[in-house]
Amino acid sequence: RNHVSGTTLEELAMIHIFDGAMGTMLQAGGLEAGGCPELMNIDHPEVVRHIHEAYIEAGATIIETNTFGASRLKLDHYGLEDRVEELNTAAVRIAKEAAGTRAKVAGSMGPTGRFISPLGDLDFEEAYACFKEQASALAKAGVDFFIIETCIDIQEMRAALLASKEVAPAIPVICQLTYSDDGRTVTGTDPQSAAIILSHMGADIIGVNCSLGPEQLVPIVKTLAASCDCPISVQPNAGMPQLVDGVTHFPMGPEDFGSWGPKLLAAGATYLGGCCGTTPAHIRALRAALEGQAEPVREPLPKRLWLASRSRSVCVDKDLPTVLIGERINPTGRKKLAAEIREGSLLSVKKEAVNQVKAGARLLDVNMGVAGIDATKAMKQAVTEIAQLTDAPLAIDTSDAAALEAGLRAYPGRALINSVTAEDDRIRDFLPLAKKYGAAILCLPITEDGVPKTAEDRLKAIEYIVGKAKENGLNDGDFLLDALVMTVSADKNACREVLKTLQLYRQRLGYPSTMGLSNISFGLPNRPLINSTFFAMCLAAGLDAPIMNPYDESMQKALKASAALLGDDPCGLAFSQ
Ligand code: HCS
Repeated sequence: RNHVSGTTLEELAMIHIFDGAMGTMLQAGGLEAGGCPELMNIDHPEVVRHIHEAYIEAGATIIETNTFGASRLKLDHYGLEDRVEELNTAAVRIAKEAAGTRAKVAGSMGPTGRFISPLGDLDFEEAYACFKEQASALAKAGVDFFIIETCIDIQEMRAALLASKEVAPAIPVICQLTYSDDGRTVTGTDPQSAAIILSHMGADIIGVNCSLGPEQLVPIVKTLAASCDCPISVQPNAGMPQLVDGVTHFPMGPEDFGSWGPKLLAAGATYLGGCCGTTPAHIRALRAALEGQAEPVREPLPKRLWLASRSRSVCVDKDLPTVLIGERINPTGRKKLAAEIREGSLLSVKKEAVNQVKAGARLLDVNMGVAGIDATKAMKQAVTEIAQLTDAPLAIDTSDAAALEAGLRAYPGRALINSVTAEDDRIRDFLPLAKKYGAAILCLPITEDGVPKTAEDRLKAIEYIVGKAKENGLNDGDFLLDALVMTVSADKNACREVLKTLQLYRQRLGYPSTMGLSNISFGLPNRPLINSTFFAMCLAAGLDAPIMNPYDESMQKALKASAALLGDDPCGLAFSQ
């Protein structure tokens, strides 16, 4: 196809033209310095309407409501916090009247202006409630999209996205973060991690706006398009802002701005418009430059297992180096750690987080399972604190659904859930949480009857979990399969069955695999030798992500030697060190 969209939105892949700036246009239209832009919806609706009409006449097919700051926390600055519904409703009415059937209306939600804890003092739940209130008003007034924009913090974006999906699951959500010129948001998120986190949480369109000009946004758009299958949106400023005589000035003229349209399109964006400093003339030039352009061809991405922290993404895949999952944040069998956690101290937990990453762990398992404590509170605290300290993505390891949800909510990334078994309560309670929070799942082949002994029966249990997960909306790229290690001194076939299970997983399902290794050697002498030999066998059979003690030297050596033997380090560079 080869067109700019009219008003039909059936095909998300078509080219759509957003409007340009609202804030700077209102300033030009008489908004007093320090005045509340959203109050114009009541005091001067004709000014707002005029701006919308000018954008539609310039060729916008989606216009944004004048509600960027119409949330309780923002309106609070003007003493208008009790007028959320009124200001949002008025804004949608004005936009819809201006649009008629010529354009769709996107309900704009901007940041609260405060940082969510632990970066700031705003509680996640307060931010969530704030967005929920605004999204409800926008949905009730009849917006076609939500657009959450100019966010500099992934956690705030997550709160707003969750709130939007809660309020009106059928309204598509556009999620646009703002990046600095180092290519990260102010709170450190890179576009790849953002795309992974938000696409799995159900964002419909993912993009970038504000802060930079079109030239600087081209690489960000490219990365977003290479990191998720969602349509990509972009709304650059009219160039990099400059301070002239104490006034912010956007230097890029309409023609220059428009000329970047085809480049942003080629980079992968199909929703294009403008942010601060752009005017109807910029949008007219953008539309003219895009007229007749073919949409970019985007092949669906291979469905690989990606996890992400706030600032780093990690892929577990058979064609990539082994990913070590650190097992040390787990009080099982560790009296001192358990006592500390019981007393509410996270000192050792935090040390383990930092030290395991130093020792080579690329994902961290977090288990706070101490009897008699408030598991929900403990998991929330641990996840929050660890996410502050390291950039390794986390596996939330619990059998308690409330603790799991607390951990997933608090985590500013894409977590792994450890674990989902084939047992009814796990299937019922955990899979909807995985879907809602965009988490991946570690599938553990345990059924209501216990642990299947043979590889074939383990495969059956896994197939059952994966089938149920897919019914809940999960997909390829969401699964890590545990081969389940039993003790060889209790069952002489334990090792052989694990090796067979790994092979079956790879041949029949193709999803990456994991396992906790050290179980194998209970009761045997010279456990380190048994463990490292077993590890090497498992790597040869296709193990992708061992859950292990990263401080264990013999295991690290076995990993390096295996990498050399299996062709991942053919010159033995890592091994010889
Ligand atoms: N849509 C808003 C974004 C501000 S960063 C505006 O004012 O144009």
